[in-house]
Amino acid sequence: MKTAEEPDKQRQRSRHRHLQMGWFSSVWWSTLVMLFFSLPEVNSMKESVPRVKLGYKELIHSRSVVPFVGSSEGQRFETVLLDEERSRLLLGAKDHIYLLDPDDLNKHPKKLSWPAPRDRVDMCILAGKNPLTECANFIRVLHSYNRSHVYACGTGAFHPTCAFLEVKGHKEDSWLHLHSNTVESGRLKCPFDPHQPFASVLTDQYLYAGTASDFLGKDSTFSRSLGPPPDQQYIRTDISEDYWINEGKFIFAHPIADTYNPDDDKIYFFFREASRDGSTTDKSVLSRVARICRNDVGGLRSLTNKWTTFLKARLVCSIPVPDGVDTHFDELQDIFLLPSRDERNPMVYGVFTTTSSIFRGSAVCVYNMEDIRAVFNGPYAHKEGPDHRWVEYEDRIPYPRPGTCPSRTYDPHIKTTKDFPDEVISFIRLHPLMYRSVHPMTGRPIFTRINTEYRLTQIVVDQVAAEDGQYAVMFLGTDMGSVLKVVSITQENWSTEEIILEELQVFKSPSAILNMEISSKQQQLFVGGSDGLVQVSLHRCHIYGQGCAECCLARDPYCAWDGTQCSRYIPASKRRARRQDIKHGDPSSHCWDTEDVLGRNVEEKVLYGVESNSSFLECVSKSQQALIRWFILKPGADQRQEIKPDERVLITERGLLIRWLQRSDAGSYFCTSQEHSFTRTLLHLSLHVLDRGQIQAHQPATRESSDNPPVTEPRQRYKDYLRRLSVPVRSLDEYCETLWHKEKKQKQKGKWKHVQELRKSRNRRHH
Ligand SMILES: *[C@@H]1O[C@H](CO)[C@@H](O)[C@H](O)[C@H]1NC(C)=O
Ligand SMILES: *[C@@H]1O[C@H](CO)[C@@H](O)[C@H](O)[C@H]1NC(C)=O
Ligand SMILES: CC(=O)N[C@H]1CO[C@H](CO)[C@@H](O)[C@@H]1O
Repeated sequence: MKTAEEPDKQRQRSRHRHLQMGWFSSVWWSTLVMLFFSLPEVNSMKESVPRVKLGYKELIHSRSVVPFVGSSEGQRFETVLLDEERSRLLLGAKDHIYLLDPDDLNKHPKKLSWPAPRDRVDMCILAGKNPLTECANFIRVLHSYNRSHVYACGTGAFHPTCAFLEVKGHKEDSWLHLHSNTVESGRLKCPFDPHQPFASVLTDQYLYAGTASDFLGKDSTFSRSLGPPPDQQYIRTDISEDYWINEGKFIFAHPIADTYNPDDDKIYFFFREASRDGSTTDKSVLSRVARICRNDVGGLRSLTNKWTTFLKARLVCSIPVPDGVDTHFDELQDIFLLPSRDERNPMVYGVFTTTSSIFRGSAVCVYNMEDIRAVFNGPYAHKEGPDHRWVEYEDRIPYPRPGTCPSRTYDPHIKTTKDFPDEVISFIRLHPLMYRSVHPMTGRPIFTRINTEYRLTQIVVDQVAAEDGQYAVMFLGTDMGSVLKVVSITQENWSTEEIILEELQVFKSPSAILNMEISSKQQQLFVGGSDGLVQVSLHRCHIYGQGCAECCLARDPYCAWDGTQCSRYIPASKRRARRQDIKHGDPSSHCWDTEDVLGRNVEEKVLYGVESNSSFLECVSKSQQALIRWFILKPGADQRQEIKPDERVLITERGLLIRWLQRSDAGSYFCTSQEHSFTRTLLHLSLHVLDRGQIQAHQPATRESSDNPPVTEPRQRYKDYLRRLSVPVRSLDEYCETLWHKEKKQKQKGKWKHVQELRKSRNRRHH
């Protein structure tokens, strides 16, 4: 036998060993992590923040996010069946199924109530489960069965139940009907526990589901049920945890054809499980890709009603470190299949998180079906030796190769899995694991988030055609109610760049996103969470700004400058002069207005400050990725100089704070924003510094000179002004605004002259 164990596992184990070495190694490890994550990213720090961040209120206000009115707290809007063809959306939540119009969620919503029976709820509560969050019928399965019927299952207060639903009528006149005579046990089809990860798919009238099959959640299994009568036999995975599935948490299942022979069609499924290697007692979580043949009907003498073609392999998502300890993202959270021209070869996108207690991390890895098949066609793993480690199996492999689907075309003697020789059946029983692991296409994650306050939980991907090529735009749901929109750009030299175009807070409360469905047709995302369902538009081009340069800098494949505004890019449209540059985001080669932008979109301000007091010069860029730099042109000087921060001058995210003004601070200030190699001026501000002595001399001796209001009032205003100045940073714009209004009023009265704050905004635009 060859090497002692899978190289991945070795690394994995050595990492765990390091983690157990206590404080010293923790420090060592976190330093290592810091090194690996921070060092290469120092230069691209700005790129790792979302370019645009939009809050819940903003999104609601602009109707970019529309919540479903039937949303309510803690109902878990987890199961979504989007049927674009029939233009309907079924939504499964706690005790209810909704029938909605995907064009407008709130137009004539229909609601079907399907609670768990009272005695089941009582028993669930008696068993110590939570009455609110567990002892109810949480809908987990909704699949189109045929043109008129939908198959649905709910957890039924820890007693899963399924039934056929009928959708009658069309649009406004449609309604849902539950056929009570079809209600049946949901064991093996639906989880008992509403919070347990679960995967199912219905195809050709068969339901494939991966779930725990008992109340305690001990036995996890992947099974097939339903099917056209009379062939309604359950087929499931073998119970042996050590070999087949151990504490499986199922994530995704989907039929994929492997060859042009339909007999070869398989169901691929993805899960994570506890891996107990050899004699060690510590368990680690590993992610798996597995498959079974669709025509598997179980074995004859052994493995009867069990899969005889089940194979699984490890799915690796890690950052390789040369000669070091790889950083592994072991916990699979979600899978999305991005269709390609060849339906046998969709791209497999996976979201993973770390199991580490030291740092929080999430990653997206992309796999190729060819690589997955190559691993299933490669060597099997074998448990051997006193410590029962997995090693490479090198002995004779029985015929037909275990895991191959039976087909008359291959061998007329093997028409079904019941014809498999005993040798094949006993082999698969002990060798369902492949020796090699599946690695991501690019050898590493295409996107990572380390030590962010959130973790990634969900993914959908949209293929978007832009002026300079096709882009895969990822929408990533987090456990904090937000969605990241990320585009991965491959340059001519094959280096890739990931840009977080937007971070959208689509739910009011920071709770986990449970499900996302994308409708490319409608350019909408349906996002389910514990407190509701929301509809989110895939793009908001107008927010990028009012100029070609800003639109171009956004690098959003959905958006282009159409000559008058930043709007949705449609490749088929004949409109000329659509300006867009996703690959480089370089406005100077795509926009005519770049030179003039300096004079045009620059805000101009005049600000008066008082010596020794503080002063705040506000300047905020729309893009969080822009690098803001400040320059000053002093009176009499012929060149502007960059302002370097020190203990007196602070450059904040919202502007420049001068802690105590000196007379020499007076001058022209320029706030510039740099993104890629493109620099523009956002603000030009003239700062005048007033002499404190002068101002005090103007103040009246007594405050109570009520007979002299014209002088008292300016003094009050001046105090107001100072008070506002002493609370700097936030909402300075607000006080400028109020001051400006007050000042205007004062001017009308002709009394207020001492301290002025002018604000001129010039936004003349030429197209
Ligand atoms: C759809 O399936 C249901 C449940 O088996 C059945 O009653 C119904 O007749 C079927 N409808 C069609 C159109 O096949
Ligand atoms: C690839 O090109 C980009 C710019 O287009 C550059 O930043 C990067 O360093 C290049 N990478 C390699 C490996 O040459
Ligand atoms: C922020 C700050 O320093 N404000 C001061 C400005 O000057 C007045 C008058 O001397 C002080 O009272 C403020 O505290």
